[in-house]
Amino acid sequence: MVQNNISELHKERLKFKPVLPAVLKKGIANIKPVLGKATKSVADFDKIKAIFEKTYGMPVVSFKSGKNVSVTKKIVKVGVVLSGGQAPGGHNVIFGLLEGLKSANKKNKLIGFLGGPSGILDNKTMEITDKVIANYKNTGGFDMIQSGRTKIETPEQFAKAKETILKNKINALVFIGGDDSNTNAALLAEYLKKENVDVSVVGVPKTIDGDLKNEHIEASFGFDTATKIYAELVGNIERDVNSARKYWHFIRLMGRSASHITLEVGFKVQPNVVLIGEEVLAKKMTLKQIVDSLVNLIVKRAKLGKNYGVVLIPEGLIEFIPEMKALIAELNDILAENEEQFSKLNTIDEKINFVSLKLPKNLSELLLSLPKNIASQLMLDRDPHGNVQVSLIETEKLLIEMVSEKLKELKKEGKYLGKFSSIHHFFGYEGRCGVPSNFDANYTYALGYNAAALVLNNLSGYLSSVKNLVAEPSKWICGGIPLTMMMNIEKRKGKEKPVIQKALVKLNGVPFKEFAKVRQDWAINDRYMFPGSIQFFGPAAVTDITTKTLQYEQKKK
Ligand code: FBP
Repeated sequence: MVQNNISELHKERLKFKPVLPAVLKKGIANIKPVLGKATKSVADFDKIKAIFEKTYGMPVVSFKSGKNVSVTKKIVKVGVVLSGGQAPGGHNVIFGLLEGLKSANKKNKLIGFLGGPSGILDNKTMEITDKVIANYKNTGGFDMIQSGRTKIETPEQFAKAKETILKNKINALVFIGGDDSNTNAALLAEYLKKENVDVSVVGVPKTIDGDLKNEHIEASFGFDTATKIYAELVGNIERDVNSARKYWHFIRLMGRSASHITLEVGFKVQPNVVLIGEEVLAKKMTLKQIVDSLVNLIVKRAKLGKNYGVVLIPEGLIEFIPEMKALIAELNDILAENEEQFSKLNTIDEKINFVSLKLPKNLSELLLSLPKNIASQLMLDRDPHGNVQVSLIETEKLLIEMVSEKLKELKKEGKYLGKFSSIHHFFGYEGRCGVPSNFDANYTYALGYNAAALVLNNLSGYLSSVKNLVAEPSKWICGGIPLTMMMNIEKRKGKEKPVIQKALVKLNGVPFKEFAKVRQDWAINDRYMFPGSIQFFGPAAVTDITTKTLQYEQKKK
């Protein structure tokens, strides 16, 4: 059945056939997991080992040719859940997973938990059949089964999850998620092993933020498409800037912590300024120093008659500014410790007053010096994983406000003769549910199919790994890595917790170094690029292009 509310592009995308890596194409009965060496967590070994008694230290796995008929003999029922923020390609993971399961045994079943991990706790399910998948192949969004951010953490929640699994006679569970969601997956895998419940739990690396990666996970899915969408939007703004030459555009881009999205979009559009949070932290830059550096450039460009420009700001910048980082950390603790009292306060002033009395003097002064809207945004509810919701903090407006103030002062002193007209933007939600690029459509299908191979081989506590991504899809290498390998201990909601460590932009990595070589030129000489929209059909040079980040990172090897 074809729905009547689908676009012409959607109809064409339904026909796209993702390319399977050659190793998976052999069929799940013709590949075997080859075990590598034992692994260690990225940090805090003893603490992580103590928490993950059963799943710590497992080996990296890669799939190689070899008869494995046992996987075709048993009939399995697998559950799948989409968790956390949307990322283009989620539906194709499920598509690949279903096809992988069916290729081993036609009677295998796939059920989706609805609305994210809460679907597991509330036992809300739907069966995912070929008929269901038919309308979602190669489409964006997570609307087939929806997503959510519920964290499974209390003993009662784990018991509930076990109950649902047993009630539905589920043999394996696939978590499609980012760092926090895959932390959930790792904890559940460990819990089920401790409870002697023979159910594999496997993760799939999802997040547009691009911060779930290491040598085995070269990219998280969705990063390719989302950065292409943002680059189209920013490129269009740059054309406008280049045509009218009268505005400074301050554009904040999504990416909760890491600045990978901003750096990648920077490569694609070559704006005048690309702020990188990780650099701000390394150089211990204050908010004032960031503002001063922007002001210096604005004054310099004004002298050249250029009263316009484009500035890219990573969403997570605010948390990288050391003074703001300290303030946010203190606020996290204060809000966690005084949840009830704080929830009873009604006005912004009451809230600011309440926390400022509990903050150390320097941080209290900092909070009071911020515009009220920003101070109140810093105190908004944390997400269920204890993260500050940076998507709601309007850093671009804060910077514009502070830059304008400084320029007014300079104007009075006769040191600035230009005109500063600014426009602010935030591009985040625009990119998360876009139609997946060919790369993401292929990658997600392979990740899902590979997840089927992992669960059918009874591997639990693993993350689906498909690598060698700069090569054509048929040459991609498939396997799995233990989730505990990516873990460390971090403070969340005032308590130490095991979590997957975020992969931040490395200042000694090739992508950042390449950017550092060209940024002065971009600042002054207007090297704007206009990449246009994602191309799904046409020459491979435009349809199959991978991200600069991936190209540069793979070049170093
Ligand atoms: P994930 O880490 O779950 O993939 O989500 C990433 C993200 O898109 C961030 O870039 C953004 O800060 C956040 O989600 C927004 O969250 P929400 O969808 O809850 O507003």
